[in-house]
Amino acid sequence: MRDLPKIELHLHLEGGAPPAFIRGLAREKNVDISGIFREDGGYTYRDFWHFLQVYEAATGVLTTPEDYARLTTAVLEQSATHGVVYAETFLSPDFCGGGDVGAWRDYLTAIREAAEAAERSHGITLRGIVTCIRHFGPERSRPIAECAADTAGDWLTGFGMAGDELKGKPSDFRWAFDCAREAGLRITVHAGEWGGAASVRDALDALNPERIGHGVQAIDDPALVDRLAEDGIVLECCPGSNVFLGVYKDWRSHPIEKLRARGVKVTVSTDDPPFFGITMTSDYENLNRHFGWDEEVFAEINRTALDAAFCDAATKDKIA
Ligand code: ES4
Ligand code: ZN
Repeated sequence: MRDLPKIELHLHLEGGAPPAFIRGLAREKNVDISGIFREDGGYTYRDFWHFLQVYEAATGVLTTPEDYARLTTAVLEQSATHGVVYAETFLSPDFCGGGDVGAWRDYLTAIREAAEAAERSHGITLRGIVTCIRHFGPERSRPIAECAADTAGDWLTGFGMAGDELKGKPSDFRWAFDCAREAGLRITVHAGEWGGAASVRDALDALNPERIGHGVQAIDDPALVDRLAEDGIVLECCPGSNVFLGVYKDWRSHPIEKLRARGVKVTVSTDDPPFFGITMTSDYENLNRHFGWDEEVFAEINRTALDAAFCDAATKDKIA
């Protein structure tokens, strides 16, 4: 499973930070964030909402473009180890320069250069998707979209929204999504991880994304499942993340196989792997164990993912 070539569409860059890396950076900078670590060194939190706080605390020690370059190197080394040949990562100008376009450009340059070095040494290709953060509110999303629009191109290819999907409503973020779309960015929105099937419907109606981050709770609304299948909406499923955070009580209860059987385009990603103690390899092993997915199914999943990737056709040809 480790060696199967994998395409990963849903990975938060800071969410890929190995805890030892964050701990080391905190030590270098003399900041005390010991409360976010367990004794054995892993991250600790009570639930998804506390996870978002711990995530923000960990991210707080990443304060310079150089820190993000080191982070990118660490994350891509890990991904390459698990057979990932192409990844798209969520980037947050909220954390990278606080929404200032000039500062954001410096962060993005550092991340991109580190990614290009990783491509040369590990053969893994990365593209970026800017995300605004829902619980920071619609006002914050505007400068974030402007950062994204300013740097849109062959590397920064998408715009999306992460964060607490129980806060606010997608239609409040229309300005940001219109701004990004006009700059040529492709659109993906987190929904249907915590907000139920209705949150997927709301995201589709308000923001017209071509992909949905998670989206799995759509399974509770048969008409919505039909709509996803008919419109070819791609779900960035993160089953290991969902099981770890308790969205589903165990692997058997996860709807990824039911969605696939109903003709929905599903893909597999890890979301924030070291925060959940998972890897692409462990997710593939679990999908094999619990749903009997074999090499043929994984090949189909990865074709779907490459098809839905936001990079250009020449890049896809190189990866396929
Ligand atoms: C998230 Cl803001 C953020 N960061 C990392 N993972 C997430 N999942 C949902 N929102
Ligand atoms: Zn996510």
